[in-house]
Amino acid sequence: MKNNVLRILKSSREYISGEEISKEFHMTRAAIWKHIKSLREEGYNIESVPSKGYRLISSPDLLIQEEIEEYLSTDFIGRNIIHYDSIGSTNKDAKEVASTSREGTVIIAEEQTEGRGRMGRAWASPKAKGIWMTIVLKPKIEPMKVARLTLLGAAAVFNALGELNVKPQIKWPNDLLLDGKKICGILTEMGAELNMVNYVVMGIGVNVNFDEEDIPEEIKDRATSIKIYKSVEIDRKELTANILNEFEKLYVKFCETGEMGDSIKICRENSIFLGEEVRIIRGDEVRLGKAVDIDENGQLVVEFSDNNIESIYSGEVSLRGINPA
Ligand code: BT5
Repeated sequence: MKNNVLRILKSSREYISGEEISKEFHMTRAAIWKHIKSLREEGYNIESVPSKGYRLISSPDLLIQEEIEEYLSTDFIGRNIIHYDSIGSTNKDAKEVASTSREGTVIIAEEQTEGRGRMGRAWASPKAKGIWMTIVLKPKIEPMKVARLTLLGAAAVFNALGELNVKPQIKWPNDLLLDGKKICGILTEMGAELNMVNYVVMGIGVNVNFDEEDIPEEIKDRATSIKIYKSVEIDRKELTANILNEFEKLYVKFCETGEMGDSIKICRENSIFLGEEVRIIRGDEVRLGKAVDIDENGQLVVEFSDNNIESIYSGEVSLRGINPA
C-alpha cells in the first residue's frame, strides 16, 4: 500500500488530496498519513499543505525497486530487486538465493563490506557512491559458454555510459576504464553440473559518484569514477536502469540465437588491449604475447613470441608494463 501512495505521488507534479488517495486505494486518512510518515523516514521529501494535499518534492538517492523501475524498459531483468543498505557481497547473496529466485532478479546494495573481485580479491564498495549489483540469470547454455556473458555485461555498461556521453575503454574480459583507470569490474560466477548451468550470477560494480577521497589509498593509482571524469554528480538510479535495459537486449539475443556480435564489436572497437603487448598470467605461468583480436566466441586472440596464435578462453590477462588491476 505504501508503494501505491508513492506511485500516485510520483505520477503527479501537482498536489494530490488525501481524499483522492483514499478513494483510489480505499484507505483511511489515518492509513495514508502513516504511509506518508514512513516514506518521509526513508528520505522522501513530501510536502503537505492543508486544503491542497500532498506533493512529492524529492526522492532519496536509493537504488530501490520503486526508484529504478520508472527508468526500466525490460521484460524481466530488474523487475524483482532485492535491496540492502549494507551487505557483505551481492554476488555471495545472489548465489544463496539463485536457485529459488526467478531469472532477472537483481540484488543491489548501497554498500558492500566484503565486495569481491576475481580470485578472491577485494572490491571497494563505499556507501551510495557506486552501483554494486548482481543479476541472477538462468541461461540454457553449456557451462563452457558462461564466460561469454561477461562480455555482454561489459558491452551493456559501455552502452549505458554512452547515454551520458562517456566512452570508456574495455579491458577484456571484465573491466571498463576511463583515462586508463578502472571504473567498472564484472564478476561472473555460476552454479553448474557437468553439462548444465543451474544459475549464473553476474556482479557488476561501477564507481559512479566517488570523489578522490573516496578511493582507497591502495588503488588510487588504478581506480577512478564517472563523477571524477565528468566533474558532475551522476544519477545512479537512471544509470542502473540503463545498464539493465542494455543488458537484457544483448542477453535475450544471445540466449535465443547464440549470437553476440554486437557485444564483441563493442569490446573489440574499444579495447585497450588490441595491438598491445600483453602478459597472460595463469596461476604461476606467465607468457608474453601480442593481443591481436577478440574472436566470435569472445576469446582473446594472442600471438605469442614463438609465433603461435592462440585464443585465450579466460584467465588472467594484464598489460605488460602496467600494474595488473
Ligand atoms: C573485478 O575483479 O573487477 C570484479 C569486480 C566485481 C565487483 C562487483 S560489485 C557487485 C558484485 N558483488 C561483489 O562482491 N562483486 C561484484 P578483478 O578484475 O579481480 O579486479 C579486482 C581489483 O580491482 C582489485 O584487486 C583492486 O586492484 C581493484 N579494485 C578494487 N576495488 C575497486 C574499485 N572500486 N574500483 C576500481 N578498482 C578496484
